[in-house]
Amino acid sequence: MKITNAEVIVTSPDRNFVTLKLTTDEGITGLGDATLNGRELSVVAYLKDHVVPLLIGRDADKIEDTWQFLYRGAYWRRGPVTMAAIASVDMALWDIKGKKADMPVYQLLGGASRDGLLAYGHASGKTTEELFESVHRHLELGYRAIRIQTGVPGLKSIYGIASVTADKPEGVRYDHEPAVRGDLPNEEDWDTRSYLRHVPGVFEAVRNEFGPELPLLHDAHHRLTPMQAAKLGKSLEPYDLFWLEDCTPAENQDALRWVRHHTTTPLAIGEIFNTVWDYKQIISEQLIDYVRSAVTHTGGITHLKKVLDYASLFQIKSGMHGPTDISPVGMAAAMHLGLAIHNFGIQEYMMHGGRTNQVFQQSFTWNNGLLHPGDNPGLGVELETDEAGKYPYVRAYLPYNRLADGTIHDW
Ligand code: GCO
Ligand code: MG
Repeated sequence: MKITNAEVIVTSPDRNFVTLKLTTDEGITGLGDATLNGRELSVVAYLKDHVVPLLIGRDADKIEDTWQFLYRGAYWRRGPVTMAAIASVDMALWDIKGKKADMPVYQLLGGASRDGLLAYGHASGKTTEELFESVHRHLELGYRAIRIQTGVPGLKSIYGIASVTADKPEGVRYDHEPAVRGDLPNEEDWDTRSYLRHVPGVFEAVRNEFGPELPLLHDAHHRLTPMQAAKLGKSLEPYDLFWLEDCTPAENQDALRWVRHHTTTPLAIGEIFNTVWDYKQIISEQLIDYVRSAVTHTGGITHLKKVLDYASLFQIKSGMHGPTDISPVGMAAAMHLGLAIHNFGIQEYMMHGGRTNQVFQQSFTWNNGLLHPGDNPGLGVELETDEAGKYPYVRAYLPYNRLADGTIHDW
């Protein structure tokens, strides 16, 4: 079975998505997600200019061989653009293989290891009252695990949250979305000391209101030094977090040793990682508890499965990245992989907006706080080309941070 056509589709229903669509000489099509938030068009160019010409005429059955060919054959390895491009080819080939075998992809990966995937959503609020309302709303939507982000006294915006125009379920906020599409990046402000003083009280209040059972998560979004992260982890111990995410800028792996030695709060890292090499030290030294990578940014199902299999040797579980900047295709790939592996931990799941769900027809289900990819052959997602065509690309950036004295800080 040969690949006869490869098309890169950019659509912006609620936000920008980049999708690769492969077609074979047997008439089977496969989809892959190549969305890299805020830098989408660089992946489009990488795919169109350098990958698509290599795919035409290739054997669509050879997933591992194609992965190695694109990774090693480029000579220049790793990085988010390269790995998102490879990921999209990989997902599309798994989709095709599933359709050819008439099986959902999770069956090809070994079959289901569980009934469904525990998923968490994002509650947030500028005040405790607003935050409680948001938690209640998420509980009503069926979530059984919730991430807690909050406003910090003295800062203008709720940390990590920007208002958007997306057509979304009432009460659900999309964080880290471009506030103004088509404009320049928003500037936000940050003060670590104020944040560190404020957050433990927020978790105390949430625990008092919602009890000890509800799994609670928190994302520090790369903003702390190792000592600040250690202090935060320690101060949150009484509130029994499911995880503390990206407590330090993740590229400095040694930093995690300091954090680890000072706190038993579980740590999750990796949404900006792209290969197993980014994880080598923190997995082998058991410095984290959860692998945060998205299938979309880590070379696809083929490569992320290797990362997670390696992690399983160290009792480290999956916590795949699933914000709305992962398209429904990337989310489906995460669900199939998560259902099949033994060391599944939790899946991030922020509901996509109504327009996005029109463009991408999906087979997944959401019941009692559990996701399931459905049993359609392949990944279970089809792209409605006419709908996609209604929403041309809109330039959009993630925000950035400055401290009170004007210094740029990690966002
Ligand atoms: C998370 C994240 C994201 C990122 C976003 C950047 O879901 O944990 O930190 O929301 O900020 O994916 O594009
Ligand atoms: Mg995060």
